[in-house]
Amino acid sequence: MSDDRRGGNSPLPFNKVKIEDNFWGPRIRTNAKQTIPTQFKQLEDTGRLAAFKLEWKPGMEPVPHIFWDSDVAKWIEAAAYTISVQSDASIEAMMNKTVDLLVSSQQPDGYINSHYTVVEPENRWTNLRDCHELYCAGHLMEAAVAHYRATGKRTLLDAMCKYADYIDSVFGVEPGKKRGYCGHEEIELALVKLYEVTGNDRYLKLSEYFIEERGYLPHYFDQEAIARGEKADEYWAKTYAYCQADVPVREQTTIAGHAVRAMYFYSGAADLAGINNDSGLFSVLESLLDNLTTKRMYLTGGIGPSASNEGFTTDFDLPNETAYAETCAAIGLILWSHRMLRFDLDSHYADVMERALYNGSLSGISLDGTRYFYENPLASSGSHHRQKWFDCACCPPNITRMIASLGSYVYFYNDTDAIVNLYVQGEGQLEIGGRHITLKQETNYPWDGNVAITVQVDQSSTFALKLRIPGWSDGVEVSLNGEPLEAADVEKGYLKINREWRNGDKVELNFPMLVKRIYANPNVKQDSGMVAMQRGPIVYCLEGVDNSIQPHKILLPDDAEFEAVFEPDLLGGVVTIIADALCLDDQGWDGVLYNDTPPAARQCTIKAIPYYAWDNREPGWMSVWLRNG
Ligand code: FUB
Ligand code: ZN
Repeated sequence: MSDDRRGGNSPLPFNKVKIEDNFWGPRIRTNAKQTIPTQFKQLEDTGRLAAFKLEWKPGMEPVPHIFWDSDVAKWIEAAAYTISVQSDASIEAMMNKTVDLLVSSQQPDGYINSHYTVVEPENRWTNLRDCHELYCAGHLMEAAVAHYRATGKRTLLDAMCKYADYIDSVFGVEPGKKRGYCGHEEIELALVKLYEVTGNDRYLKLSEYFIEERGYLPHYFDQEAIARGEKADEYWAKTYAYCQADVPVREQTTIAGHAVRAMYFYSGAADLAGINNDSGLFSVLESLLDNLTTKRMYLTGGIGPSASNEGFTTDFDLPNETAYAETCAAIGLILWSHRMLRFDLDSHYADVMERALYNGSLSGISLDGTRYFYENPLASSGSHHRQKWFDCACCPPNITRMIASLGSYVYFYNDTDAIVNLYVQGEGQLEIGGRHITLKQETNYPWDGNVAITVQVDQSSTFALKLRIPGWSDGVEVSLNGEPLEAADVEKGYLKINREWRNGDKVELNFPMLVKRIYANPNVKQDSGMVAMQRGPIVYCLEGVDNSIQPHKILLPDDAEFEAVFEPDLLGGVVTIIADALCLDDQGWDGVLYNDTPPAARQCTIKAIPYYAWDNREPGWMSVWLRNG
């Protein structure tokens, strides 16, 4: 394996992180027991697994789709992450069967693709713009790395190295190679993983090539279209900004186009910036992320409002009911912000990551782990519901691999620091300066802001403990071994306690967790005059099942009092928010459509639940934003 050349912070691998809380623990168990097996069945039933047998012949149904391989690959990743933390013979058997099938489909030159190998072999690498070959290859590489790390078996890893070597022989700037790159980014970040696990620079260089080549003129997608006999200016998506290829990455200033593609691309670019210590590239990414989070992101961390391009539109255009906000896009934002945080330990990246994690991505899966949202709107009149699967099934295995790998987001470490990014009860086992250190977290986060961290060391060790102060908190009380800690340093939103730690030293944090009223920038016309509720990292919504008055008739007064109540039997145990509000009365409006006096408002009580948990009970309306009254 390669040395970590990022110089900065390394995520603690999730098999060194124990999650023992009542929030994520049940989700991770459900992921293993329900989600992974039911998704495996979907992969079987829909023909995605059988496609790797390469038995398809013209006229047969179903025809292996161009990106089916990616669904299988993400599922393998989820399975591998799951068994890394908790052995599970049944998942391992499903995973090994899948891996064997996949490897058996490899062509003598290294190529793997269940669509192109049998459906249109003559068209291999002829439409990188639309046809996802390198995207699928990237997901397969990620699966291979996860499988190798989980099992130590090189079967899939060797196959994917062979595939990557072949891809490297086809693409690049050297004479005779194609100067292409994928219309759907993904392979860039995957090659970095392959480089990290093998130490082979070739994969890093190939990733760098794909990242830097994108967007240069003459445009590869134009040339490729002409070679297919099409007109270069007849691109169905109209602009290469759709796939972040209108200009080279270093000239990009605005988050545009397809949201998932953008997130994966900038994740790969952030990896590259970190490894090469490339502050120029990093500052491009910083500005892009800033553009996203200050002008184009939903309160939930959902991104990409428009269904037509599955992506971005214009600044401050954030419609609620028609929000596309694909689950994969919120997951992509987690991937990207996590990489930015690694390079630059600034808690505002962790805030973005946490927002997308607890809200806009987690909403993508039902509490029972068997139904999914592809789109994550912030309002619904009652017709939007989770589905068991989709023809385009990118989101289900994506949220599954995210939940299975949660541990890797919690801690970072480097030669001198142990860093806590997320508060999750359990423990992390770190090596700092050759010393083995366990950090034990006790907390009921995200339901309250009290966190106790106990340091366990064999012998006294000097290191800095860096603890994130979440952006949502208005302050923090800190104590060390029961004594208030008045003069702790804070660097970029991380509290730093540098000392010689003794076994059993305990830091206690208290982030007061109040219900906050949240308002949107006045330029967001869809939220004008509206208010939302957030408590800690959790964004709330109202659902019809708890509230008899429809949301457009509810006004939340400025002085509304909120009561946060933990309800152990509701939605797996959640804090709900009860508030006094005003509800517009339709008494006296029977048969009257317009009147010169406004409707009367009466006192009413409303109940809000965490956004991620909506649509898990009786179907009905939902709204995050309410009228501010
Ligand atoms: O194109 C592959 C995946 O399908 C994308 O990431 C999603 O947005 C969906 O279009
Ligand atoms: Zn998706």
